[in-house]
Amino acid sequence: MSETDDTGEIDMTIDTEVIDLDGDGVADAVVETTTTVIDLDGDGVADVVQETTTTAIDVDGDGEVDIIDETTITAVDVDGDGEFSEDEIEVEETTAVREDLLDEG
Ligand SMILES: [Ca+2]
Ligand SMILES: [Ca+2]
Ligand SMILES: [Ca+2]
Ligand SMILES: [Ca+2]
Repeated sequence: MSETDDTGEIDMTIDTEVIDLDGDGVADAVVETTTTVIDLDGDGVADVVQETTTTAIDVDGDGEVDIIDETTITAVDVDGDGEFSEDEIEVEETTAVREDLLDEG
């Protein structure tokens, strides 16, 4: 039916982990990992893998997120050997802290 069947595939998975640091039953940190695997030429071997980990932390325990840390790892198989060597992997990290939390400190 479709002519694009063998030309590429994108696979995305989202994994969410809730962490209760002090064990009071209320979540203190939520870690969400989004993994995107892209097979550009459809040969079954991943050409691009991108993993984004977002960590939301409630420092003072008031139920509102205070710090959001986001790390993105992008691996591109530039030379097409099916492996991601060190120079083909890029890591990017950003941290956002709630503004009024900084004022108090
Ligand atoms: Ca807790
Ligand atoms: Ca491929
Ligand atoms: Ca908070
Ligand atoms: Ca490679």
